[in-house]
Amino acid sequence: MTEALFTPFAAGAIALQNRIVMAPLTRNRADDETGCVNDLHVEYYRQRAGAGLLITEATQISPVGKGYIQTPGIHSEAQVASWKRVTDAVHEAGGKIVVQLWHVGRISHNSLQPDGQAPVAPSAIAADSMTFTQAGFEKTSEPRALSVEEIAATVADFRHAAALAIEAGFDGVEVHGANGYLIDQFLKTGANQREDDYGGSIENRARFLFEVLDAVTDEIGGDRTGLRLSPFSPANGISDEDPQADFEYVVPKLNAYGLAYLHVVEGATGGSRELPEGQSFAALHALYEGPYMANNGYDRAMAIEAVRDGAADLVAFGRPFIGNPDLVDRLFRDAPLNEPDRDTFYGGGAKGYVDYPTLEDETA
Ligand code: 8OZ
Repeated sequence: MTEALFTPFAAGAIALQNRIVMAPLTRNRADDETGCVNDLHVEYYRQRAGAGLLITEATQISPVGKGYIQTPGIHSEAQVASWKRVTDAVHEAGGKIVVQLWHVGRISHNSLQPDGQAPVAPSAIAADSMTFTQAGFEKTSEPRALSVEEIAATVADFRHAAALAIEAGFDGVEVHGANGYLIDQFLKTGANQREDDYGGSIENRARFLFEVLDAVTDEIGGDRTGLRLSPFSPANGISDEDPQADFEYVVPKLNAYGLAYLHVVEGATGGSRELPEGQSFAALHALYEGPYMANNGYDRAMAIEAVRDGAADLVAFGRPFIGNPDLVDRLFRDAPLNEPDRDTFYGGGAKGYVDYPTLEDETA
């Protein structure tokens, strides 16, 4: 019997050949000046097109949305043209690909911002976090609070990026609402101390997320829009007084959008799946009616079981996809996996990026 993990699935309007998703992975190999991707990205994503869905590395929607060196953008025509080569290659190889739309908010550094300005955030509260700059690994800078007019302009930047994503040939987008970046900063009390319509109650703190979703889904359709959340993750120095209550408000409201999927980082991003008493991602999943994508530390057995039991419709794998371009084939055959090399996760060239062998290469 073929396990459900290996069977097709319709994520909204996106028809997937299996339930295995390549998680968004920041790899810092884009051109730092232009934010364009290059031949290496074409090859990297093409090699991994056996996934049911590829989610690109986080991709900034505007120059101020950038927070690390050598991350790609999706706000200029040159970037669109560079991504078009990636989407063409993935489609030619039979895969599907969405671009992750990203605004880092306060997880940035003045040296990465236009004219060396301070990064922007809901409130002028620095994150206890680090980022990669030209000078190396540096503490994130103190941000300034966005005005209400700037919030509206940022929503418009998300809409513009979604339109450009379709122009670039993507099958859809994933809105990055996780890991302590701008949307998560609005959602959570540790980064949002606004006293206007965007701060205070969870209704207000979630306003920015829903304005972004309204704009993006109006532009390209809910059925081509995914959303990533990390309700309980402390990633990038984020914190919240009551994440269970906050996300019990947010998640049911997502049902109205008919999203392609909801992607949940279950626990601490890239870390523990354990949660304190009173916090539960299963309880949040129970409130959600659309396709649910699980992520965080899944292995083959966990993924098979999750899809078989209905705990997830889709399972995203991160690090295993770095070292195994043919991960779906390897999981299907229960073959051994290559260990990814941490030293080449962030930055560099072809080494540790497009040179991992497939099973076929190993037996050739
Ligand atoms: C690792 C390094 C830099 C950025 C995320 C976009 O955590 C990221 C990221 C991960 O979502």
